[in-house]
Amino acid sequence: MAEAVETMDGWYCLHDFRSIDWIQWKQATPEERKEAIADLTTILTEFETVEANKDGSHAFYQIVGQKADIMFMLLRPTMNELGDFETKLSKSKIGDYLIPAYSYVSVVELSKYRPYPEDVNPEELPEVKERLQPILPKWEHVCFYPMDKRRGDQHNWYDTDFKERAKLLYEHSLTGRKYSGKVKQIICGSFGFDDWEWGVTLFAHDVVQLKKIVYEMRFDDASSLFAEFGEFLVGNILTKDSVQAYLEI
Ligand code: 76R
Repeated sequence: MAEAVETMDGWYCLHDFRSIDWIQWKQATPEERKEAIADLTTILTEFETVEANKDGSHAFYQIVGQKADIMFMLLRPTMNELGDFETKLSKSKIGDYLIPAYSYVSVVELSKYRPYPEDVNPEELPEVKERLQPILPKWEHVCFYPMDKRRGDQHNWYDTDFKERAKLLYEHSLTGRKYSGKVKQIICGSFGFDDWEWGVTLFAHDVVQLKKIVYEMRFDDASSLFAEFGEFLVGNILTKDSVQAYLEI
């Protein structure tokens, strides 16, 4: 039996993808649309307050392609707060025009493949805390996809020796580091929470860097031998100030 790795788990994470019901939206009165936009603006302002108090973080993007129109990504200390957000959105006026498209529930995760000295509790280290409770970058582009590690007859991650997995992930991290400053990754574990094992969120200033990192990583043994991927969603940032122009008819 291969040894499991211990994980450090941080803020809970909801990726909430919605399609806009454009027909209903266009049929609404200017007053109804104004109220709905005001509700959305209030929600985004509340996000900012939570983030300023370091009680969570958020990202808000327009999704390109027909899988969804917008994505809310929310990080919160408890799963309950994620549920509360969904309910609040459904009850809000903007909620009347938002059709659920896809969602993903997970928790920010770091694995302990690298040993820490025995007298150190890594979860207390500021640099680890910062990564478990990250303030999400407000970069121009986002990419989200869920993934599994393979459990095949030939290549089975969960039957691979701990040291070998640590080596494969170290090599993987070297590819990742080449994108320092260009791509920021948030890895969330979703064992027991959702249909895949991890949710990967990547942020980039230049959208083509998302393609480049995902392509280059396909050649890392950690991915080429062991990774299975779900659907990819990609998008462009929406700010509180751009919401009006985005929704205006
Ligand atoms: O946590 C660390 O920074 C240490 C090194 C590291 C680990 C342990 C690391 C670095 N990753 C780790 C674990 Mn990663 N990562 C992905 C994807 O598309 C693909 O092929 C895979 C999706 C990307 C793009 C990415 C980026 N990583 C993991 C794990 C958990 C495995 C487990 O625990 O069993 C997954 C699923 C995963 C997937 N990774 C990095 C990056 C980048 C950019 C880095 C470098 C970070 C830096 O040094 O700044």
